[in-house]
Amino acid sequence: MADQQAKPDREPGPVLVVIPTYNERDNIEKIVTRLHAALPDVHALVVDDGSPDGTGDIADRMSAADDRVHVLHRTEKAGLGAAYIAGFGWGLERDYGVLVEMDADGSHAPEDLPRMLAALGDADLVIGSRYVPGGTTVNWPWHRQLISRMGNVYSAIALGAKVKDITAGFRAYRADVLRNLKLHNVASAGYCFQIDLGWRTIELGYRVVEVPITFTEREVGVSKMSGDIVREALIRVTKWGLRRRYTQLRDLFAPKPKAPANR
Ligand SMILES: Nc1nc2c(ncn2[C@@H]2O[C@H](COP(=O)(O)OP(=O)(O)OP(=O)(O)O)[C@@H](O)[C@H]2O)c(=O)[nH]1
Ligand SMILES: [Mg+2]
Repeated sequence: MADQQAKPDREPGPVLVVIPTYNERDNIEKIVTRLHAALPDVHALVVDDGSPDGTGDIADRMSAADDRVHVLHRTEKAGLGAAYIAGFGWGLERDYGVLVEMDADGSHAPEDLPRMLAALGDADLVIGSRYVPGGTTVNWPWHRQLISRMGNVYSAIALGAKVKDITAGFRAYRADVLRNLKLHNVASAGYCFQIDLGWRTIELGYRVVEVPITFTEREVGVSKMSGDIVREALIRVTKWGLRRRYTQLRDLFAPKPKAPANR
């Protein structure tokens, strides 16, 4: 495995917070205001999939009034993964050094972000984690907690990844990591996208650090979680896990190359 781990002294550079939105008109202004109160220098990119409720128009107004706010309009709802890949592409083209993933609905507290960015000084990917000591969820219904916990346990068994919250959607990536993840062949559309990118990052030998966060259930707006999203994650993680086991077995039984004879 290539050692691509972060050196503590690497200065990551300017930060872009990518915020995917679909029908978040009551949340978007509030979350960007909170973000800039916590971190005045970061830029925000709202990636809106043509929200019928006018979220995109609100984002445009915010962008016209504030140089730190940008908007990427997409024509149709194509899932969280596709929105992030478009947003990352936008940010990488413009040479941001850090790309952050954050929900618009207030579940991810921008006030936790300074701690996450500080941790990036010694890491390549920082995950805002609900399941390390100090991390917690507030007002999250039991069935959502169960899905989330089971997703993490199943991913740990199938992939062997030693990350407590690999499904988490509050993250900070160094730009170099995203450049190396082959984003063009990421097909995961829903929350599986988070597992997919986390797994790719680990496989490449990058350093992943989890920082405790408080995850709060959205107060307004509608969840986009669905059975299809859970099914997608289950099928893909199973496939990756089987491929991993196959590779392990193949390597175990493959004939070892003979040691060169001493002359
Ligand atoms: N652009 C875009 N954004 C999306 C899409 N699906 C979800 N989002 C956004 O992604 C973020 C997370 O989605 P949520 O609906 O809050 O999903 P969740 O957090 O798992 O569900 P809740 O527990 O109900 O909050 C929010 O900012 C959504 O608006 C999509 O297809 N396209
Ligand atoms: Mg949410």
